[in-house]
Amino acid sequence: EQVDQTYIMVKPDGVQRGLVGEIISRFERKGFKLTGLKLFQCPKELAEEHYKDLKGKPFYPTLIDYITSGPVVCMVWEGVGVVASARKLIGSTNPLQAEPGTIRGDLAVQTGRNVVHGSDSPENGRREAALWFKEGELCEWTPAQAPWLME
Ligand code: DAT
Ligand code: MG
Repeated sequence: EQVDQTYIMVKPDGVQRGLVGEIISRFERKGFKLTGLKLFQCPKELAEEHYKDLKGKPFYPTLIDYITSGPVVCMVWEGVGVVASARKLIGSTNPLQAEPGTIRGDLAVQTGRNVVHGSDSPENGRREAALWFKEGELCEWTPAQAPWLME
């Protein structure tokens, strides 16, 4: 089976609210493999590249201001089916519609402060991982628990 990559980011509200550990924990407990992690102040140009598909939307300028308003925590997680599964763990874009048990369902109330980003396809997972991390910043490793997660 194909091992995919997803780019997960704790947005500035998640960092300011002290939710970094809580959010990392949910992916870690699920059993995905962490291959990249850093606290990072995102420059405007990178935010614009990351959200280029949303350019022209009425909320785009405030979205760029929000993402660049303070440090974010950038992560890459790997695994079979990681992209779609991470989206399920994160929940709907609007936290009021996100199911309880999801990150946004449990921890947020507004679309403009929805605490976390997750890639929406395996292609975008690879694209965003390469956009946010330089070569050499990602670690290839084998977790000791690997044989206890997958037969
Ligand atoms: P998601 O983050 O669930 O993949 P998206 O890719 O459609 O959602 O949009 C990216 C971000 O843009 C989203 O997390 C919050 C913001 N956003 C989207 N739709 C919005 C809206 N209608 N009003 C305000 N912000 C919005
Ligand atoms: Mg999206």
